[in-house]
Amino acid sequence: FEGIKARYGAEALALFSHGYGGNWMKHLFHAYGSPNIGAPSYAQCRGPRDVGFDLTFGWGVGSPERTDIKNSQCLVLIGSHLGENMHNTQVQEFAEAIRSGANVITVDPRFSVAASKSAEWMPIKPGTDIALLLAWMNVIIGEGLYDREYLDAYAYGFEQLTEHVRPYSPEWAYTRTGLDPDQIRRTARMMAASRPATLVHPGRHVTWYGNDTQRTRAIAILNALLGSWGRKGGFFVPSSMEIPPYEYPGYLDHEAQVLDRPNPSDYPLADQVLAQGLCNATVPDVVGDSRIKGWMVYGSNLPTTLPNPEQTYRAIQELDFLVTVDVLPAEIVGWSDVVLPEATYLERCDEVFTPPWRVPFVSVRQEVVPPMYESKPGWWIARELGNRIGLPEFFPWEDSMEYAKTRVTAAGLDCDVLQRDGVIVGEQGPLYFEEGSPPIFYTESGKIELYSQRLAAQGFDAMPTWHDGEVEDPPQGYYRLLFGRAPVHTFGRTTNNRLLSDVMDENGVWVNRKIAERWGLVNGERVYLQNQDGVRSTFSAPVKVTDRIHPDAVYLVHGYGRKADKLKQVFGKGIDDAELITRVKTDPIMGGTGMNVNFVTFLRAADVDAEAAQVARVDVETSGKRVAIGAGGRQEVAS
Ligand SMILES: Nc1nc2c(c(=O)[nH]1)N[C@H]1C(S)=C(S)[C@@H](COP(=O)(O)OP(=O)(O)OC[C@H]3O[C@@H](n4cnc5c(=O)[nH]c(N)nc54)[C@H](O)[C@@H]3O)O[C@H]1N2
Ligand SMILES: Nc1nc2c(c(=O)[nH]1)N[C@H]1C(S)=C(S)[C@@H](COP(=O)(O)OP(=O)(O)OC[C@H]3O[C@@H](n4cnc5c(=O)[nH]c(N)nc54)[C@H](O)[C@@H]3O)O[C@H]1N2
Ligand SMILES: [Mo]
Repeated sequence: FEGIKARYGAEALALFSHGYGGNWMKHLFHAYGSPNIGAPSYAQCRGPRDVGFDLTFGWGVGSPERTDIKNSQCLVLIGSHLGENMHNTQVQEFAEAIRSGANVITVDPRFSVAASKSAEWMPIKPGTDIALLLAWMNVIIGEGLYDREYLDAYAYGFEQLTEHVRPYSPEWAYTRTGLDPDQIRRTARMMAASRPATLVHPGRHVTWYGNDTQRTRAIAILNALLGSWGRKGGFFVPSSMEIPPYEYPGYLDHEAQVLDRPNPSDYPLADQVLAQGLCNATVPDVVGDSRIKGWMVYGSNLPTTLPNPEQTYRAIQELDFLVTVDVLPAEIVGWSDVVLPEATYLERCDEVFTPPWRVPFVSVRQEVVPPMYESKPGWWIARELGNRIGLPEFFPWEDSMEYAKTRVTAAGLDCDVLQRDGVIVGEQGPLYFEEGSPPIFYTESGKIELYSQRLAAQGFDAMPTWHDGEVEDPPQGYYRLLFGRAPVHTFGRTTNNRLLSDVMDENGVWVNRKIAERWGLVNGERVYLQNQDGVRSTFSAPVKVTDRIHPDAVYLVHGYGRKADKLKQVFGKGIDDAELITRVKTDPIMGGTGMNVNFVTFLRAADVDAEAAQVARVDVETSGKRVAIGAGGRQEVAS
């Protein structure tokens, strides 16, 4: 840390961090003086959604999301595969909504678990959701089904929107989406019938096609037409507990630059650092002169998380120094110079947690059993690093409990209660406009912007617009690679867990029955996937022949095909989606990496393994060796 700061400046050290535990490392970086802190949960996950909603309502949807799922009478899921996506609170509320008789409309090229609970499944052609959203607006405005009073009071640009969506009839949308125009009309009326208790879910992992801010803005606008923002069964107004920050001397006033974009004018509405941008800024021939020389990686397995892993490996080779804080011998760990093994979440105490929610609360995750071996909690790792690089004034606390006590006591709360119960719940404020929550919109116009002045000023479409050809069709013999979650697993974090891998030990390739017939593939037959750039999956997986997927696409659960051989349960099982994602379409508005733009074809494992046994073996050996060098040769374990 000191060497990099002395030689290149603090900004040359970047932090990749995912999850709440990373807050200690972020504090360390602010104290050290580097603003280059990126999280894959932004540009590889929910960034476009937050920007799309912010542009429309002047608010993001937050995390946990302010979605009033349990009170919703009509829930529209656009790809959000709740039930497989086990976003815990949302799934529980989804169950409650179904129990209360809510109509569910699921738009997904795959018959997801959510689709199976739905009144309507709309098997959309992948990549065409903007066309559907515009057609829904066309019907809702054309038939006068919108919330006139709400729009009169709060919205800006209704006339422009009315003109704008006129050409986008359900018949027009049919030619793009493949969806029956009657179904588009029927579902639009269904949504309007339950308004304002209709929730068009904002989605979460939305980095799909590079036009994702515009798609999520279309979702936001549709919600506005239905009057659901700030209304029961739509989006509630959250509140949070005021817990004063810990008093530090103040972060250094450094001159350091954020280095995630070659030109400061790129991605003008990005409001967080782009993780892939930090990776690119490490490779000399991508940015001209590489500026980032060291990485700290906390809780993020970059080779399976950032698109185009070859680029990530190249960046790693350019680094002076890579330190990883992790709990497993994951791929990124094998590539690290130094590994700081963290205690797992039940063995440590994390930072106090006070997100905005229906009821304000403060909670803290506490140690249940002591850490094993040389593993240490994140707060300890950050503090010891801070002390040893001359920043002790930023780490005056004894441990995380003393830290929490200071903050919680300053808020006038009883820390013993927090320690005993794990949570203190505050008083619930008004949740909806009709309960007295003030309708405040932090946009340029102070209103809900159906027409976005900010987008117009930046030269982007002020209203979501369909552009033919914006999303490419699969080439002949290729299928769009889609991916998602399995209920028992959390990313690749748990696929190596012995008990959970008993439940699901590898992924399969979902292939439409007609396509399987065309290829003569039978259920259970093993295939490798090869993408449009000739990149072949390192391992194979069984085909799942099904009517539950659009013929344009195949589907994989993320988190398999692992190459780190110390992950004994999962090593070599199934196919890694990430290694096939060699292309992205970057959202010009905020820099999200659309990753659903890769196409794959099938190679029979029997053919590959028999006829080209030699090639296949070399392939596996080389990638095995890469990992072995990473894991054995460069690794040091901290003591
Ligand atoms: N069990 C489990 N749950 C998790 C996680 C986990 O690792 N494990 N991770 C959490 C995280 S961080 C996130 S961000 C969320 C992600 O979960 P979500 O935000 O719900 O979903 P995505 O991963 O974006 O999308 C996957 C779904 O989108 C569909 N889809 C693909 N392309 C299209 C398209 O063009 N149009 C439409 N309409 N649908 C499409 C796929 O068929 C699939 O059903 O899950 C969270 N929940
Ligand atoms: N190809 C592809 N790429 C994706 C996605 C996808 O579905 N497919 N999903 C995208 C989405 S939605 C997101 S949010 C990101 C997520 O991206 P990541 O956050 O990188 O997710 P994981 O792959 O689960 O990596 C988590 C790493 O943290 C380690 N870990 C687990 N628990 C702890 C802990 O308590 N402490 C520490 N220090 N480490 C821990 C795990 O061992 C693992 O190495 O990826 C994005 N990228
Ligand atoms: Mo995510």
